Amino acid sequence: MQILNWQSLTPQEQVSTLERSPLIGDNTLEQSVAKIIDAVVSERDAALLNFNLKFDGVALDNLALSKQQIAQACAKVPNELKQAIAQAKANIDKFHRAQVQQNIDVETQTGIRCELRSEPIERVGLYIPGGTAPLISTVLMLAMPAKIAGCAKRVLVSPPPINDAIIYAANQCGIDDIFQVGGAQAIAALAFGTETIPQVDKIFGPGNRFVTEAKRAVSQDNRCKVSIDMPAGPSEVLIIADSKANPEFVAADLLSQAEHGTDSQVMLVTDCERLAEKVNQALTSQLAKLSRAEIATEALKCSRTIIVDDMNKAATVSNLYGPEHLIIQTEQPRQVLTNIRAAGSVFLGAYTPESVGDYASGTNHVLPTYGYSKTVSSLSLADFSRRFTVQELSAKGLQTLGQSVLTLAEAEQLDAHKNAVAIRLESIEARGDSG
Ligand code: HSO
Ligand code: ZN
Repeated sequence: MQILNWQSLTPQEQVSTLERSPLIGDNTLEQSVAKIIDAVVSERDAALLNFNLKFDGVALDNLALSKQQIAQACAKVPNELKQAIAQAKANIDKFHRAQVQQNIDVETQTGIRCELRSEPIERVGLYIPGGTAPLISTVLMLAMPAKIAGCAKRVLVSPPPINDAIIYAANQCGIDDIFQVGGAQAIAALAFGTETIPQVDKIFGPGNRFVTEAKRAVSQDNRCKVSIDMPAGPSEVLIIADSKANPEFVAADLLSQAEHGTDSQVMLVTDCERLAEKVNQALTSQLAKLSRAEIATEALKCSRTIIVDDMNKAATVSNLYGPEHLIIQTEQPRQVLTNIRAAGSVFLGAYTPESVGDYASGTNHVLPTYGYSKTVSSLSLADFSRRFTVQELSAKGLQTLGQSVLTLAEAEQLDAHKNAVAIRLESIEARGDSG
């Protein structure tokens, strides 16, 4: 990886060092996705079956997996994998169950009661990408919070043929509705509904640029009212390491993220030049043994090592970047953590590789990328529910608050607002009762 010295860069160079590669979104992508969405809106299941043939080369009679197909797939999953899924699921369950929020019920003034309540989103669609890596863990990361939050309808879509372990994981999380369709067409189907696929209220999950564009498009389409989880970009990690860090560990973590895709970005920020050099050596030797070496090598081309003066500066650089994953491999990782302001998920110490959070520690691996960690939170239970407020005033409460509302309504020149209060205050006074 290219090694740069932060202090010797001009302010402009510092900015460009932390830049992500531009997202490949263009008119052609938008147009082809719009065409796919329109085809699904008008031809529904027939369009989905055609796209399956065209894009995935799979001819199907039925988009839905039958109970029998699900049982057959589950039976093929090796026991060792089933046990690993069970451990990951138990931890994800525990961490997300702990996120259940208590409703809030507050008397802001005597006779003025305000509540904050939460309700599950009724119908959710979970997208699991196909491609070179079957993301079994993503099923757990989406389906467990959806279940715990109490979403009544939980629908999973994934391109055919769906990997057996994905079907097993979905089944373990209580998902019965599994549909064999992927890409932009799957997102359109969830947004608008078809004869087979139910329409949902919110769509979750990662995907390629067609899926990402389709999610963006349907979330802004007036013909349906669907929300999406978060804006998506290529996966990334930033590692803060000091002279005490193990260069082999650091290199392994950088590569674990680099193998996701050629557009993944990995960054190392350290105050130790010697470590940076050792990490580069370790990268070369570890890369040679990786099955996805080609992908990782490509990703490393747009990745960098930044040398800083000390750990405070390391935190500053990390905050400017706002990484999806932040690994802190230093002598005092919690001390560095106190200076961290923006990161999707943080991994502390030598024994916490990103892989544990990707799969099984319990935290969610659906995280804000592309610098969005400055404003967007990692996926949590709250994303599967909506909050709403309730208020109730007694006559006494309205008398306490009335004059302020009258004054504000008058200042806004909204007579009808004013009248809605005045008419009641008069009635209370006439009754001589302010109970
Ligand atoms: N690092 C990925 C999640 C993942 N890794 C799934 C392996 N499987 C994005 O956070
Ligand atoms: Zn990963």
